[in-house]
Amino acid sequence: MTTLTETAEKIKNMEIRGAGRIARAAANAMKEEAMSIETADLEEFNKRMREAYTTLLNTRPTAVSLPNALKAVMRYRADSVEEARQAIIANADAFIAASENAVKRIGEIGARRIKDGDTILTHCNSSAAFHIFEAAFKQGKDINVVATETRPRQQGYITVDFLHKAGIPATLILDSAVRYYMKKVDLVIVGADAITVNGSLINKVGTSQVALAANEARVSFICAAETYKFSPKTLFGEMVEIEERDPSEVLSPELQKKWPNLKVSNPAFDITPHKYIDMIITEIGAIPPEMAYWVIKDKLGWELEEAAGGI
Ligand code: RUB
Repeated sequence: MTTLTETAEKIKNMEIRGAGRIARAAANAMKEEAMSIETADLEEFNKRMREAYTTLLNTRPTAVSLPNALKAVMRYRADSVEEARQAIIANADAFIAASENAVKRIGEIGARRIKDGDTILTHCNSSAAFHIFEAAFKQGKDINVVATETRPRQQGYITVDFLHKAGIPATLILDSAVRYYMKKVDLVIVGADAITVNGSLINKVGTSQVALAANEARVSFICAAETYKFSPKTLFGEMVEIEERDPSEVLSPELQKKWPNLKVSNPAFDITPHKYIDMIITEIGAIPPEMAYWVIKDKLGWELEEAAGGI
């Protein structure tokens, strides 16, 4: 059994990465924590769960799937430790199952947008986007997926590895080759770390440049996002925090020493305005970005933002 601190560390150092995987790993860590707490005192149990919640929440700031998953797990009311424990286990299992079903459904819906012979460009590594490629390929469509390398952490290698294992033809390109390559592309499909109330997309840095190049070339830009990637706090005017990662991911410590006055900036995500997004494919259907408000308010519910249950 992995301890909660180990899971938190793995999320921080990106051994566990990608918004969906982060959410499922956090839900599972909360479940294991609930199973391992030895006390008969409900207050003590709730306090320990709140601490676990905070530890996981503070790992990475951008993917809204993380707070949404944690809040879904912590939505319980209980009169005893056993009741609380069982509720947390049930909530975590339900979240993980719903999350796995969501990507499958996104695959089915998204595959309808892909035609035989299409070349699809993707950025970073998104399991939601990959489910679409896989579903289309399994339907017998002849597709080619163009994957960007995705500096500095090369998540594009993970994408081409997925594609290779699934037998899907793939082409790896440099991030800087996106505009040059766009003329050969029929469709762009990327994942999401967060969708704001106005339908803008927060995803791996470089996504907004891909969207601009797609817009210029009149190529459709599609985002694949489970509904728990929509950000309730943006309904209340809050901004999504863009994670700034360590400069050593961009420039080696030796070179940083060589140029001591150089500032290295390493934002991990960027914001793609909704006007560049043709459609968001969720498990409840393909929607225009303008419908983000409805997803947050009616599907996720206002209460997601409120302290619920044991929090
Ligand atoms: C990952 C990333 C992915 C989204 C969606 O960034 O930007 O596109 O998280 O992924 P990082 P998924 O590698 O920094 O975590 O569809 O798998 O949830």
